[in-house]
Order: sequence, then structure tokens, then C-alpha cells
Amino acid sequence: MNKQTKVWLVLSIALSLLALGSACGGGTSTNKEATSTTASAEAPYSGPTGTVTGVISYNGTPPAPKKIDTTADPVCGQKNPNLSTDDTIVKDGKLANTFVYIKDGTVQAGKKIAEYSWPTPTSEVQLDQNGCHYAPHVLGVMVNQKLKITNSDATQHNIHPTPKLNQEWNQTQANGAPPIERAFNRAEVLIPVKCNQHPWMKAYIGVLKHPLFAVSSDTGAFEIKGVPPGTYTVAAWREGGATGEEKTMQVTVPANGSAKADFAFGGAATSSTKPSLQMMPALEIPVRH
Ligand SMILES: [Cu+2]
Repeated sequence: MNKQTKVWLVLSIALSLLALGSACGGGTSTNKEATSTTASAEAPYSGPTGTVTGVISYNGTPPAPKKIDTTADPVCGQKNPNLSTDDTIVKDGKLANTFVYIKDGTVQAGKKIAEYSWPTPTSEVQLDQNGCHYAPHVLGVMVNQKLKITNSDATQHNIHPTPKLNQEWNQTQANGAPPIERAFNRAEVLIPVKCNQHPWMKAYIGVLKHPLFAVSSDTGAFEIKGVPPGTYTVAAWREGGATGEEKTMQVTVPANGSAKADFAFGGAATSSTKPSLQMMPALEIPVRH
């Protein structure tokens, strides 16, 4: 058998197997189950890892924080008299609370990052309500990882995540009530959280199948650790509008090394108030340093 014949033989066998597979697959729901079974059977990544680091900048003048009227609940005003909006925290041109994560990509070994499985951490992630304010404001958890919600206030809160892919719930947590423990069973970036008692309270939870995410600090800096060497789309998400604003960038992470992913927000929003609409596409291009 010559080389060409061999190739054709392998191809036709592969094609018949594919046809057989789809014939047995049946309806859409069955296919979904098959996919998830395959995914969970994947082995975890083992080998050297690298990091993705960067700084999130904010171009232009950020909106000034607004003082929140807490007269509806005097307890909030007593504990936190200077409570103000926290949707855009900018210090020296650097933006906090940006959720940065590996969105897609291929590990050096050739497999997609989504084809690896990652163990659910046994540690829990805490979301505290303190001074009628969520802390942290933006956080990440892995699928099925425990989220521990605590109430440090002398008043009642009602935690109400409004996901699109996970199940929506809301639960009252009275003053002194024990922590609420919950988990999200589907990846979703990001889930808005509100409080039914205090309309100004907002938090955002990123849920991912892998631990390759980070939130920018007050200096705008972030670091994603434990990234298998490979080429990835890194996404930076920040709140705003109906679904937030996301920017992406391609990076290559070396084994035992670091890739840089600096992002910039702001700027474009300010310029959109200018009359020249033709300027907008150019201004939309992410700034790279
Ligand atoms: Cu509340």
C-alpha cells in the first residue's frame, strides 16, 4: 500500500466513524450529555506553567464617585456615612475591579484549554456585606466552588444574583444570621449580584471552569498564575451598561515565564460625545504598551 492510499484509508475510516457517531447521537440533548461526559473525562494539566500579568489603565477623566443616599436604612448611614458608588475606581489612571481571565486558546501540547479539567477548589470564596457594601466588589469562583456570603452589618440584607446561565435565587440574611453557602454550576462571566433591601449594593461574580482568572487591584495590576504554556485569548471585563464591557488580546505564555496583557478602558466613551462619529472605530482599538 502506498502512502496516498494509506491516507485515504485512514480518512474514510475516520469519516465513517463520524457518521456513525452522529447517527447514534440522536437529539440535541443527548449530544450535550455526550459532550459533558467527554469533558469530565479529560485529565488535568500537569507540567510547567507560566503567568499572565498586566495593568488595567483608564484613559480620560473617570466619573466622580457619587454619594449614596442611605436614608432608607439608618443603620447603613450610621456605619458608613461616606458610602459612595464604586463602579469606576480609578487611582492615578489605573482601574480596579476588572475581571481578567483566559477566555480561549491552545496549550502548547496542542489541546484547547477547555479540554483540560481542573479540580474544584476545596477552599471557599467569601463575599461580605459590610457597611451596606459588598466586599469584594468583583470576584471570581470556579464552577461548583463554595461561595460563602457573610453579613457584618446590624441590618438585614437580601442577596440576589441575576445570572443568565445559572439559576437565579435570592435569600434574606438577617443581622447575625449564619453565612449563606452557595455555588454556581455553570461558567458565566459575570453574574450581577444585587441586594433587594439596598438598591445601591452591587457585586459581580465571574464563574469559570478553570482557575485562570484574576481581578485588578487598586493599582490596576493583576496576575493570573498557573497558566499552561500556550497561546491564549485573554479577556478583561469591566462593569457598565447592560452586560459590561469586554476587551480581548492574544498572548503567548512561555513555560516558567510570563506574558504581558495590559488593557485600557475609558477614553472611547468620552470621545463618543464628540460630533465626529468617523473617529470612533480608530479610538476603539485597544491601547497596547
Ligand atoms: Cu443590603
